[in-house]
Amino acid sequence: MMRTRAAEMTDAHTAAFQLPQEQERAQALASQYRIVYGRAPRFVVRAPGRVNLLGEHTDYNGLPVLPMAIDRSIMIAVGARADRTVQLSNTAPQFAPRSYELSDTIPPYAEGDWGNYSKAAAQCLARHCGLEFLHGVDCLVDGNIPSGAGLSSSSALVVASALALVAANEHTVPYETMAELLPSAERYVGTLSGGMDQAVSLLAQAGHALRVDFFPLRVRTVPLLPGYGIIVCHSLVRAEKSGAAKRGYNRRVIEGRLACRVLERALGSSLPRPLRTLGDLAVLFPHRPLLDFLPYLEAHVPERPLALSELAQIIGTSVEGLHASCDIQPNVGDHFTILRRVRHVLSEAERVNRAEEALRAGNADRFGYLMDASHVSCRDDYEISCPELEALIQAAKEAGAVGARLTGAGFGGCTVNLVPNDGVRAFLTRVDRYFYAPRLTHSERVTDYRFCFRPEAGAGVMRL
Ligand code: NG1
Repeated sequence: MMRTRAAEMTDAHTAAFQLPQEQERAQALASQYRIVYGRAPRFVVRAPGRVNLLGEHTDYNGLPVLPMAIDRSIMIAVGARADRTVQLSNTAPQFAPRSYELSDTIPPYAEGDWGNYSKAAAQCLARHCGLEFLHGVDCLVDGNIPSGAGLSSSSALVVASALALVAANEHTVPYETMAELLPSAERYVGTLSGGMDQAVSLLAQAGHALRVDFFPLRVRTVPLLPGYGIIVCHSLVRAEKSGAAKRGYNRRVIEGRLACRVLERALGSSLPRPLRTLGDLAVLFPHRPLLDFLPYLEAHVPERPLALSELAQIIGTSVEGLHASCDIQPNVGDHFTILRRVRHVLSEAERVNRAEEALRAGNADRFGYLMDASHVSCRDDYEISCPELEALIQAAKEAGAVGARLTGAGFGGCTVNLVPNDGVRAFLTRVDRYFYAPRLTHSERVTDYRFCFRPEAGAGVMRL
């Protein structure tokens, strides 16, 4: 089904709270809010995490993704204040209370501080709505999405923070507008984020995956395979967006931009205008398969990583020129891999198209094959896997997964597996025995590390 109308943020938008456990959580959060702030909250908002079924690292390259929302979420109970102060408390004691003033230039906390995700949303909305239209808020935050798992806990916190601020101020911002705005908010925390996480957290529909296209944002629901479960397994390697994983992620964003410069050079006058993203190839040449463009790159760049000076020479510009045209961040390294990254991105986009067809046709074997191929491409060409993810994928295949791949940014985090419903129990038993049992301590519960997810509804606001 095409979703053509922007969903308005109204208190009727409560599909997000249909799950009984989420309703109970919301009520408990509202009670706790009264204890923390001495008054009742006006709203509870909820923004889910997501698992990406296919289309990894395509979003910031302007190419499609195929995620689904999960039943893990960030909830915020919120009430308006008369001044411009934002107060944050968290039900998890490791996240200490925070307080800051709304502004269109909010100074960040130290890198990695949880309050920065709220500030990211607040600064973005102050710029969008106008500071004069925003009051401060008192928030109590509760999250149950494992962090550093590639399940989008950080974006869910940004989305929930934005919804809380908008709801408490009684504003109406269409969800699709939010989905367009909030990826840029994540730049506040230093990630050159694509738009997948915010789009699916805001726009997902229960029972469906969501195909998302970018620039401009478009979404359409895609049915999942009856008779098959989606099982997500944590590799036990946390890939926190504040550390090395962030640098690895940002470097790949820059590699996509550099690839555009090489392609402009390689395609010459057959290109009607410069490329904003690799996805522009699909816009400018709608009838050509994306992989047709690889030979142009192959003729200009080798497989190995290249120094900026080498790239500048190939492109016919200066290192300074590349810094300016690709907005190269500090700390992303001084060598860049172009050909292999583009091979992944273009082939992954084709896989998303094929995967959508396979889902619509109910063809599980084809979908599983595409998941496996995506993983190989993520591992070999995008180089975002790690030994623990590899061990987990191997265990999953041996345990009967029809398809298994890393999901999210990579560098650790989770795998996503397609498993026939009647094989789920055997799958879990084998993965527990061969992957988790040797790695978990006695006090750790395996159920905290692997999950059977159903596709759930996107974000919502509940007026109390
Ligand atoms: P996770 O796995 O949640 O860090 C990141 C990006 C997505 C997308 C995927 C890779 C952020 C907030 N999210 O997701 O936009 O690029 O990696 O497909 O940066």
